[in-house]
Amino acid sequence: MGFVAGLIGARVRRTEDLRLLTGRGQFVDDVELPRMLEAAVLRCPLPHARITRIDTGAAARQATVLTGAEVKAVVKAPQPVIWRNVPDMRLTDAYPLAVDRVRYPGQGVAVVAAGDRAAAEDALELIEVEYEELPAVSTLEEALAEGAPRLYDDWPDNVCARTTIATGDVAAAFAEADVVLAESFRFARQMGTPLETRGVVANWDPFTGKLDVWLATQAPNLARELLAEVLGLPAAKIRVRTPDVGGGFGNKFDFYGDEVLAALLSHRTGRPVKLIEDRVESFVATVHAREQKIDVEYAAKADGTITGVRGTVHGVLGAELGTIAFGPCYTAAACITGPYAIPAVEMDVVAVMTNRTPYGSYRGWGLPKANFVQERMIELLAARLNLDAHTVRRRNFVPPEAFPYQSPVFVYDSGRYADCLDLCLEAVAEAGWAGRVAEARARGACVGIGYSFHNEITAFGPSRIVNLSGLQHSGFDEEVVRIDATGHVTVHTGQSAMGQGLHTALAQIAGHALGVPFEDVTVVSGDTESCPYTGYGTGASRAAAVGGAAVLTAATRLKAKVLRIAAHLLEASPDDLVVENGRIFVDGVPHRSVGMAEVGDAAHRRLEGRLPEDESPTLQEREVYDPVNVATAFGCTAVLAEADPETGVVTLLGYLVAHDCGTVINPLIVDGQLHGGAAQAIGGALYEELAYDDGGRMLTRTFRDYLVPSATEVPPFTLTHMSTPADHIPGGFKGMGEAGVIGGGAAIAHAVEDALRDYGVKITALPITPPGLLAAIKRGAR
Ligand code: MCN
Repeated sequence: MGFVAGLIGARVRRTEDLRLLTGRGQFVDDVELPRMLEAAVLRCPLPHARITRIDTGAAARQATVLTGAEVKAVVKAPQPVIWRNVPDMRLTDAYPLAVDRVRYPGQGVAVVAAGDRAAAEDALELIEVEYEELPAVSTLEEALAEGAPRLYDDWPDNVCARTTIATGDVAAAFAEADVVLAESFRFARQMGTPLETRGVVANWDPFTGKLDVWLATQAPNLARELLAEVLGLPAAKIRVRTPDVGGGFGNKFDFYGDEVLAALLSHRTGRPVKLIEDRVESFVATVHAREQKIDVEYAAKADGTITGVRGTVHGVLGAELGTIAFGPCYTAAACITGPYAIPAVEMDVVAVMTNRTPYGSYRGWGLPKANFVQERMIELLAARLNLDAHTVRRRNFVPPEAFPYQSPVFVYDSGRYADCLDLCLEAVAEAGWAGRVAEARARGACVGIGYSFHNEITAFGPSRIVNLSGLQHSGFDEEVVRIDATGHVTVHTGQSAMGQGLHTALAQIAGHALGVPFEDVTVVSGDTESCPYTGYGTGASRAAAVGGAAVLTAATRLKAKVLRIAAHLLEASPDDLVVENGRIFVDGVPHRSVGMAEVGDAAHRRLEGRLPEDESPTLQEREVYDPVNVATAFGCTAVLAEADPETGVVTLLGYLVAHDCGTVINPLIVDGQLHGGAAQAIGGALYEELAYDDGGRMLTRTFRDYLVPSATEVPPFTLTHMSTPADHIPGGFKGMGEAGVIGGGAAIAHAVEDALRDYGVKITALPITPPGLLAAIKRGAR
């Protein structure tokens, strides 16, 4: 291939793919160690119960068994994130297994390790547990009802946190409004469903006291530190390696008790222990997400200018706080204004515990919900004021000259929102969707077009702000770029690859900065012992921007040293040198050149007389980059959909995104990221729901119950791009890994409403299932 000039921005094929697509990936479950045992967890199906008796005697005769009480006796509970702006937040002790009380269906009560998984599952059947069932609260309404059963006896109710995000004069905005519009929105419980479920292998060496962990995680450093805290070990005694991760989607960012259980079982047995979640378990044991109720009121002028928003985000959390749970609820409120300059905001956040699986991260955090609310409200407001919705959008967009713009919480760095809307509308016109709608309607079909506009908080940082919010992460990233004695470049990154093309992107940046071919760069990630430290882990769409900026800076510095050594070898001035395709030439004198291998050799092996006297040996640069601000990417989504008023079935016919993530590193990957995110948005908008029965037991067990969209439900995508670089980030990169998932719900809802415009349908909840849509049609007819 051999690109050099312009590696940043090149449509390079992902280096990861050949290996992964030919089945050569090495996932946690592929880790095989001598004498390894396999573990399985006994789970309670009841939503709420006291454990009155647990007898592990029979099981212990053929396997190693640990109960919740035994685990509690030897570990500390991992501490959830304490949000500093919610000082009176109530915390829960989330031990790896239930100790004396089960608080959600599927919670583990015991774990066993045996020769293999089948033997472990057989041993589970020998454990006798007796429960006293307790009344449960499975829904928000049940949890908030007067006199509701409480999850935690020493709490006065089931609310774990309340806070308010406020800015501007809200009372005045509402008092002076020409129109006030109120609406309530519901989001079902959903989750990220990576193909690879969670998994861990732990090997606690009894002689060295060292704990080796292989873990499918997006945050190996954080996992190592939390394991150290929980197990009471120095972090230096723990090594976390992440082999290939078969999708993370946020839920592998969170810390889980399974890591602790595998470590304890390994300690107990003196043998390596593997614990892999199966799919049925995954639906109860991996964090859930999305479930929220958001009530808002909008104050507006008759011309469509929105002057105020107020309301409440109810986060419907699960039974324990987890390491992250409050974040997505807070973010939904913090980002409620999205791309719009709304001067007065007052959003309450109320986080409520229920007898359901703990809540955690899923691609987009609070942004898909905030976007659904703001874009639905734009459409409803436009209808009320008899204005075109795009006119209302344009009237309220943060204008280009207002950046940097202080929104209620985040400072947006840059944006050209109206241009992006234009780009989307031009693409829709070019695609001929209006003609398709007219043609479909002429034959009696209900086809419509929907839009949404979103912005995305990416490149999350700086550390000061991340720490102030109370997260136990910081916002910096450390990257190391090396050239070895043979001239090959290696980037050591603390970021995690989970399918998003990280290795390809960082190799492009390093190759671009150094002037070497793409093939001459290797990226190494996923080992706390040999890779640098990243303050956050990989989430919040920050690896390309923050990690990429660090690689760019380190590689640029390294190139200067390469040029100094090459200048010495060529007896020229560094200023007269150019680098092309991994060779350094005296400009205009093509026969006077040296290759990277000769420079590498001069810096590592045959230094004498070849390495300038004032240069240190080796070729390595390390950069720690802490961004001064987040970077705001943005996009406009348009959807062409058909809705069948007889069956309530929605079919997507077209899906178009106009997008801006600043400097694009790899357009091929950016498109792929948008495709994948959009597929998840489609699942969230139309199909996916974690279901419980009236007694609070989990009904979802397989992909037959939890419908993720397959290739037949995903329409053809059309993507178009513009670029507004982040000028505070070296390289100008903005993140976009969550972009595709944010705007889809609102655009699909609007397309369905438009398709069913004769039926007066109003959509305020996701997913839009056939029964739900038929009910909305019935309501519209009244
Ligand atoms: N990219 C680019 N130019 C930019 C920005 C990004 O070319 N200006 C490309 C790069 O190849 C980069 C990728 O897009 O590797 C994603 O970049 P970024 O937005 O920085 O996202 P992260 O690398 O931080 O990845 C995390 C993000 C999140 S938060 C989730 S969740 C997510 C996602 O990305 N999970 C994924 N994308 C995923 N993709 C796959 N296949 N699997 C997951 O689990």
